[in-house]
Amino acid sequence: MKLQQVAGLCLTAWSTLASAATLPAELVEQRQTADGSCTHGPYTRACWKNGYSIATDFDEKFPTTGNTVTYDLEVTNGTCNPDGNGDRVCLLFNNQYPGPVIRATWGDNLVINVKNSMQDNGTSIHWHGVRQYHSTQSDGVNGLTECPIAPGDTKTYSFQVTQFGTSWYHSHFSSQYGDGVVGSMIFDGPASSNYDIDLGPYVLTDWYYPTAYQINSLAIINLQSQGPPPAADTVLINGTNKNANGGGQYNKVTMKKGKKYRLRLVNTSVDNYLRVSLDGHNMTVMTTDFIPVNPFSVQTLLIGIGQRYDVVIKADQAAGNYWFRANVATDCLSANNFYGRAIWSYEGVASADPTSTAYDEPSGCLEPSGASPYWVQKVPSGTFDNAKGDLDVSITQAQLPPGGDTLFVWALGNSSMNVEWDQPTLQYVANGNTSYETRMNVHPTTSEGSWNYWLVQQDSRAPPVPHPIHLHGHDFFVLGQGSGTYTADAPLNYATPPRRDTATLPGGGWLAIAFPSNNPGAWLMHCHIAWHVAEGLAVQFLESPDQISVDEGALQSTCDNWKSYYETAYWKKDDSGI
Ligand SMILES: *[C@@H]1O[C@H](CO)[C@@H](O)[C@H](O)[C@H]1NC(C)=O
Ligand SMILES: *[C@@H]1O[C@H](CO)[C@@H](O)[C@H](O)[C@H]1NC(C)=O
Ligand SMILES: *[C@@H]1O[C@H](CO)[C@@H](O)[C@H](O)[C@H]1NC(C)=O
Ligand SMILES: *[C@@H]1O[C@H](CO)[C@@H](O)[C@H](O)[C@H]1NC(C)=O
Ligand SMILES: *[C@@H]1O[C@H](CO)[C@@H](O)[C@H](O)[C@H]1NC(C)=O
Ligand SMILES: *[C@@H]1O[C@H](CO)[C@@H](O)[C@H](O)[C@H]1NC(C)=O
Ligand SMILES: *[C@@H]1O[C@H](CO)[C@@H](O)[C@H](O)[C@H]1NC(C)=O
Ligand SMILES: [Cu+2]
Repeated sequence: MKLQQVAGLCLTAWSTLASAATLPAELVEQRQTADGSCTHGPYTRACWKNGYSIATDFDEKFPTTGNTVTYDLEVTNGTCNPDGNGDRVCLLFNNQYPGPVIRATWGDNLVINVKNSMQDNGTSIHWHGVRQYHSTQSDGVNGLTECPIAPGDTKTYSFQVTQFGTSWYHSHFSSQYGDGVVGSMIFDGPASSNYDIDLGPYVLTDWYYPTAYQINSLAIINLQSQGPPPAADTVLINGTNKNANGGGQYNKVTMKKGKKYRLRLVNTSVDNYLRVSLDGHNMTVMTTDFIPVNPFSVQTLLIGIGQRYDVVIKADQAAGNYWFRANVATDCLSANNFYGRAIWSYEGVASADPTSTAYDEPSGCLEPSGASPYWVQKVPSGTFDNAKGDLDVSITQAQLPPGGDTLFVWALGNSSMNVEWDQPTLQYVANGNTSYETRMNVHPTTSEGSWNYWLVQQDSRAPPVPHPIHLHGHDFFVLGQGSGTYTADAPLNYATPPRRDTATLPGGGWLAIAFPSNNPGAWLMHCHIAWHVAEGLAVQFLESPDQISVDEGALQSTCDNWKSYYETAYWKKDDSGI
């Protein structure tokens, strides 16, 4: 069984601490008094309306518009040929790649009807980065929040848009999203930088000519001999590129001199970190994931899987054609056979292959250091500081530090996640059954209003590959990242920690994060490398199960249809299921 082969190879130790400290009231106060009554516009992007603005921390407060925006998505089994290399089997939303852009406004309700029209796979659709405030059942993780949607069945996902910015949605059924089951989302709201024109999402991804199911099997075979997964064949920019033989099409963008453009970079890769740049032009970063930051200027930007950056590009160079580049980041041990390119041209210039010069690519595999959070929020330091000297990340049993808080340490290789699709965690919650199986990797959180601290340590026996760690249902604060084994004297940032929903665990190193319990649900935390999560690199937090309300009728109906399909299904589950 694949998961057993993984144990011992992908060993990662996770420690967690729990604390009862809450957000200081004066900090909440400070953010709320900054809310303006000004009106949103090209020169006042920080404003919104009715007392909401860029200063509003959407975990504390969000508008309710009363509007409902509805989308119908059908997952189909078709073909695609995004770079002219030839048709391959693709699993698609509404027969297009990437899927349709879902757009709603801060405070709206989104209702999305997903129909599974594939003949041979289940599916479940996750809305990446969406908080799912009191709507865990719409989080779309089969085995946790639902059974997979059977062929022919439809499930309705419904949630309020409590955040604003850019994200994406994708299948969470094994490695299915690598075959095309992805799309982007825009939630309109305020922004920390002004711009004239919104260019919309720019979906960047690694791309393979064989299907994701084939690559996933190869990745698992290679892992047994400690070898890397197969290299990607190319990089697609907004769903297109030319191939190595010159066929296919570049994505093209036209700029008008003097205008400022907002570009929403979304990394939907399955395995590769990408470094992007527009020759000759700086990018002003204003949002990381859904979180506004104080604008800062970069020439190149490294984007991990699942991460997003909203940037503003000013058309301030000589009129001409410029390459937009998306290269795999070799410092992140990412590899591919070809690179991503698009052509950005000034209005009035005939489009032609540019002769522009690339920026030098910096080394390293960490998020940009210039990001300082727009909402400064302190994380209480006491619990972690008091216990960190005693944290032993090299062992696998639960430990109880002095002081009564809980501290768990275990090696993931001992308890890789392996979901049972037809026994989702929410079914346990509905039944009041607390006999979770080890393979579910269930971890309770602290009570509402208190904090959770996690130290994720990569075991020295595992290959030193960076892992983009993604949490559902919450953003987390990044207290620190480092190489090698965590030691108690490593500096942690409690005063101005960056806040995101996806952050890099450096290869062979550690990542320390904190998040407050403020949203009851069953929340997955996992590595966003599709092959790694398929190999079980995941845990789930079960937050305040007594406060989760489950719509048992809806849960049951999806599960009944799934069970009757699966009895006679040709393909069976052969990985972690997520
Ligand atoms: C897609 O179609 C191909 C051939 O038509 C079939 O072999 C494959 O199982 C299908 N995949 C899914 C997920 O339905
Ligand atoms: C999903 O369909 C693909 C073929 O398109 C197949 O290779 C894979 O095994 C299927 N997985 C499951 C669990 O149905
Ligand atoms: C990328 O494609 C989407 C449609 O799929 C479009 O809305 C968006 O504007 C495109 N982005 C750019 C920068 O061209
Ligand atoms: C996307 O993320 C992957 C893995 O985290 C990374 O290798 C790749 O460079 C990222 N792509 C971009 C455009 O940054
Ligand atoms: C462009 O960004 C670099 C840092 O990446 C900075 O040194 C330079 O001043 C910026 N240029 C402009 C015009 O903002
Ligand atoms: C966990 O891993 C350790 C070291 O690899 C091993 O000694 C122990 O038996 C494992 N425990 C379980 C429950 O598999
Ligand atoms: C709890 O769930 C486990 C695993 O599905 C099952 O074996 C057990 O019978 C359940 N217990 C109750 C009381 O429902
Ligand atoms: Cu990983």
